[in-house]
Amino acid sequence: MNVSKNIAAGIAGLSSTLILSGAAFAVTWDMPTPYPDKTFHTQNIIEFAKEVEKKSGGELKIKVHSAGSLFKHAEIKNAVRGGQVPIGEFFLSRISNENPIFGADSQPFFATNYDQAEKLWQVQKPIVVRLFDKEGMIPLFSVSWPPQNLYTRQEIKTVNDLKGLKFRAYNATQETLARELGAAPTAVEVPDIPQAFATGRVEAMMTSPSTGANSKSWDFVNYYSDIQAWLPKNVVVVNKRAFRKLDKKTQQVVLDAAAEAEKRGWEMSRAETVAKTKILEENGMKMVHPSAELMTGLKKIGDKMILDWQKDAGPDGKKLVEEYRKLTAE
Ligand code: PCA
Repeated sequence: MNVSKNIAAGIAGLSSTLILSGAAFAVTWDMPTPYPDKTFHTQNIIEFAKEVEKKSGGELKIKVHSAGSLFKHAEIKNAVRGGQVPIGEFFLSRISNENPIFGADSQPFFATNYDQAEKLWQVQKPIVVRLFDKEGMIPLFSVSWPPQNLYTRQEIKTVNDLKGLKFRAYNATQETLARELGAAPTAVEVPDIPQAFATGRVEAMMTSPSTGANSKSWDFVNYYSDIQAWLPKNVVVVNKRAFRKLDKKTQQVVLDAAAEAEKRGWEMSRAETVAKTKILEENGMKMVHPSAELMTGLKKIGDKMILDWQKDAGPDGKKLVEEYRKLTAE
């Protein structure tokens, strides 16, 4: 047998393997998210995925599985942590039971407008990065929801009017708030809101104009009190091992697209506040500017909750509050 022919055949075989493995480098990431497609967070993530695919020249595709269709909201964080999926989105303060720092943005009447929420994220982010790093994850970007307002059947004039109501709760902080108000908290995910009201599982909720409008809240409540209690965030995290498997160039594409998505998401959120408040009004919700009495009652509970939160959050919490106060005093 001719040796050189053999070598040539070997090389030909080798190069076809290379071509094949080159093609195999094109990766698809499944990405579970908790909220429906029309939610602005989901829209922003779809845009992020498109950008990653385009800028990576098709090397990395991100397939978005919205509305808890691949993993339920409660499972998304651990699915990313355990590497079942490389990337996912969830409501950051949903995991405040793991560390109170994750719940900083959901403390009643702590950061109550976009400027404050942005400053809070600035001081919260380094700690969140460190906490996720310990669990083998990197937070890629985080976007705020619009301010959280109150949806009820009857007009709420004082905190006493909330006593005894079945209150939807989306995290531990809302559960505490509901209990402090003498209401009964029940956990309900966004896609289940209309059903929960229809069947009487809940009678009141606090959420953004986005979620209120998207779930057609005028079908089951009448009053919208503009209390602007806090601005909670969603976060998109990536599994560190999955991220490191990407070549350096693709890693950079992901990071750049994430920075863009964070910027775009906050802008979308601000625009959403105006647009969705209008939709609520157009559909007959009675828009109520809260009474001073209601606000005083709510803030009194908020003050107590923030003190408790600071105690729970230890040195990180103390540092966060100090830095936040410094930033907001400027
Ligand atoms: N909508 C989501 C989270 C915060 C918000 O405005 C919800 O109601 O669950």
